[in-house]
Amino acid sequence: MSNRTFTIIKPDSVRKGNFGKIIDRLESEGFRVLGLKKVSLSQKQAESFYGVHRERPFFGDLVRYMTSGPVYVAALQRDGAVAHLRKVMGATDPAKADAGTIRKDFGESIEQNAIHGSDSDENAKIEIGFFFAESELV
Ligand code: FUP
Repeated sequence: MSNRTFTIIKPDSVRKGNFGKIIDRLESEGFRVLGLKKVSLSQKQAESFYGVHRERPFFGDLVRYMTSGPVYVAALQRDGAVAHLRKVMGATDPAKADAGTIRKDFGESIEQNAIHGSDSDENAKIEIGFFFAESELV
């Protein structure tokens, strides 16, 4: 099991000024930030990042939303990183997320759901590699 995962602090969180609060939550959950960048995703980057959802009805809206403003992308480290982030992030739909999860506390809707978290070690590696060179992870 890898000890790394990847997150995106999504446009709704950045717009509402919740970046610091979410990083604080992640640090208090034992995550260390290995790499962090503020970026505006291009249409191509968003389409490629969410490529597995290309055929889904929400894909166009999702890409529009993810390119609607800047995001923070981060590589995180902790024991059991992928599973722990999924746990503290909460269900995709904030309305269905458990109390005390990041999506419950900061998400707006199933689309504007505050953060992304990798769903497997394999995807964490791919997603970190999408934005960071190994030499940028410290
Ligand atoms: P998650 O792993 O919890 O982020 O959820 P998914 O991989 O299933 O979905 C990826 C993103 O697609 C979600 F974060 C938000 C978006 N989405 C929608 O906009 N509508 C849906 O019905 C499902 C997902």
